[in-house]
Amino acid sequence: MPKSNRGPALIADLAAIIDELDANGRLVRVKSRVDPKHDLVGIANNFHGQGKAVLFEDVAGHDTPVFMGLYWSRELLGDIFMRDEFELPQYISDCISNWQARPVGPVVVADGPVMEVTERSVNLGKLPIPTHALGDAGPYLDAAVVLAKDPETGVRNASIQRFLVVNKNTLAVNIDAGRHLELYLGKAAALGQKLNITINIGVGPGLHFAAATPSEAAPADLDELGIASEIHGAPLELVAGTRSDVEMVANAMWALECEMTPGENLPEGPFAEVTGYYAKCEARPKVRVLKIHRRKKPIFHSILSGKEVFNSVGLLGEANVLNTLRKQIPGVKDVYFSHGGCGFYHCIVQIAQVRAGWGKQAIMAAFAAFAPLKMVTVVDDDVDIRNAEDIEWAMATRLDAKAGILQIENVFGHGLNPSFPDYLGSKVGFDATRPFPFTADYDRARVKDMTLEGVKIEGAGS
Ligand SMILES: Cc1cc2nc3c(=O)[nH]c(=O)nc-3n(C[C@H](O)[C@H](O)[C@H](O)COP(=O)(O)O)c2cc1C
Ligand SMILES: [Mn+2]
Repeated sequence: MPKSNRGPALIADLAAIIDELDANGRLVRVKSRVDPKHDLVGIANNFHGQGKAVLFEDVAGHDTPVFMGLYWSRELLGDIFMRDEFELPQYISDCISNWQARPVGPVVVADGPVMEVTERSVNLGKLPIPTHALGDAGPYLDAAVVLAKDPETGVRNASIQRFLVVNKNTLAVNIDAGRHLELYLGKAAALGQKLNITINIGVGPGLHFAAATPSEAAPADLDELGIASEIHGAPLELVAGTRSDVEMVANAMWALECEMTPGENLPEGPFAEVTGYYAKCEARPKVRVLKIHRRKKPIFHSILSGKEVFNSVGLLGEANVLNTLRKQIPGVKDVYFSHGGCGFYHCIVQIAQVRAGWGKQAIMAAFAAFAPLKMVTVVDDDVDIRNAEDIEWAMATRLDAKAGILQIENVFGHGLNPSFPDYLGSKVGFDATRPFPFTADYDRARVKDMTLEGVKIEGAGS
């Protein structure tokens, strides 16, 4: 993709991104009429992980298109950010550090595209919300950014949660333990108040990443919307709420103004989660939609469970672990959350050892920097951390199975991981680095680097 002069307007605006992808041959347009129940995701799944996103132009029963695939390829994401895909965690990590040092908050502007139309009545059935997996409870919002305000301090929060559509004006939301939205709901309950939120559908990756920044990097007393400002290079624009003091994202495709009454729950789930398993149906918070605003010509944005989430939660997790390890562990070169580890359960750390024992320190620091991690594997800098075979080679030849495995029992992890029932389970770290100081026994055999330029060959290729 040619490196055009892309500024905040592009990264902050999903419509501009879709146009850019199209102009650069990275958009597949599905022209046939497609049923949003199961069929749409089934078709999208054919393109899962490839370097093109998909626009469904004719969604049965709707006159608005559905867009998927923005996050399922790091190559595509790298293009959007005009960076090599391997530089993305470092880039995001730098943005978060800059924001921590010099936060640029969002601004509230008088008007924005999301206010072009205000629906006269609330009817979620008018949105082309797909039903994803065969066992899902119904249509889900799975890529919308939730804004809320701390009922005590007024600090704004941004996060992404999945919402089941229950009826035309009701949703049920899954809020994992420890999320700031859970904290706010608890505070509202203690004050005997309702909690207002806005659900912003169809936003750019700057805001998506800001909302997905883990609490280890964006604690509850900070407004993480500043991370979007940092990524955009300009303050994120909000518009004032009409039903509460919670703002909406000015250039979202849709914004839903909603309220939650603490203690009011509805059955939510099953939903095919990032883990590759269904999240179980349980009573979870009910959300009443009070008002729907939208662009005149909105495009609905959804993401596919799997690589799309690995590359959003995972990328942000990687950025934070990299940031922490760089400060704490001498010699850390790179970090990767493997896709086999669901993008956030297995962290591979690459280290240029400077002293014995830092491999195990890296394991402990990585666990502390990102609570959902279940496994950490540390390898030397001659191992390709994005290549599962290479990592296995390091484990098979360098791991000391007696001294190099660290086990921690009964520790908080990710509730969606079935090996962490009720968020509790065991974690494991593998120090697959060479013994330090190095000896020739562990020197990797190498052949000379040669290109085929000027070499006469026959019979190569297919
Ligand atoms: C696509 C996507 C879907 C997510 N779904 C949920 C969800 O359903 N429930 C949840 O609690 N967190 C979910 N998350 C993770 C949170 O959005 C993320 O951890 C965020 O940092 C939480 O914000 P907080 O630290 O302000 O609580 C999701 C993240 C992404 C990127
Ligand atoms: Mn937060």
